Amino acid sequence: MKLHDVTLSGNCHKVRLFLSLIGQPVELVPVNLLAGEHKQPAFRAINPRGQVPALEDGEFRLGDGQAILVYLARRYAEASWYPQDAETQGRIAGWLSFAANEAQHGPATLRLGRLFGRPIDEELAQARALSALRTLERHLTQHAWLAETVQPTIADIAVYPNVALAGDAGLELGAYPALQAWFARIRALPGYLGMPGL
Ligand SMILES: N[C@@H](CCC(=O)N[C@@H](CS)C(=O)NCC(=O)O)C(=O)O
Repeated sequence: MKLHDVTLSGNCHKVRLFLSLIGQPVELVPVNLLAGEHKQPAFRAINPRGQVPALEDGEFRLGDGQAILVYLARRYAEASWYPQDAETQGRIAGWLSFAANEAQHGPATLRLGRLFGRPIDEELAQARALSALRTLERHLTQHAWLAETVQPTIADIAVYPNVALAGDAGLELGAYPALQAWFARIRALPGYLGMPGL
């Protein structure tokens, strides 16, 4: 299995972290975003969206961190990572959407601007980031894991990196105790894998 990867990407890290947690070996293939490698036909044949992360598992190819987590969980992981009951799957879908929307357009975008100098609407990204952090804090005050399960699911892994990396974006995460406790629970999982900034 190959993961087309960028070391400092939170979206790639959610896949690296999950593979590590489930003990699944992977070959990391670095993609040079600065050189525009992800927009070349060879890469678009793997992920037509021209973005990392992108997975190759034999002949099967898949882009998008959330989609990859669903695939890996169904194919390789214990059922508790992606339980089959309708309620939990509905909740997980909601949090995967949060990862791709609120977490991406808030903390991840702010980090892109502040750490990598990409042009962003700083005020908008900051407001979205704070709103995402407050939503998570309220939820995690009531629940240990995002999908309201007794064990972690792919919802936690999808949301965690871009939120925990918000310190890189200059956000003060110490003001969110329930969020900090959730970070600690994730970091205590067997097979946990960090990255620069985490
Ligand atoms: N929805 C995608 C977003 C992936 C994404 O934004 N990837 C970034 C790196 S973190 C990327 O490839 N950016 C280059 C581009 O979009 O051109 C996911 O969650 O995987």
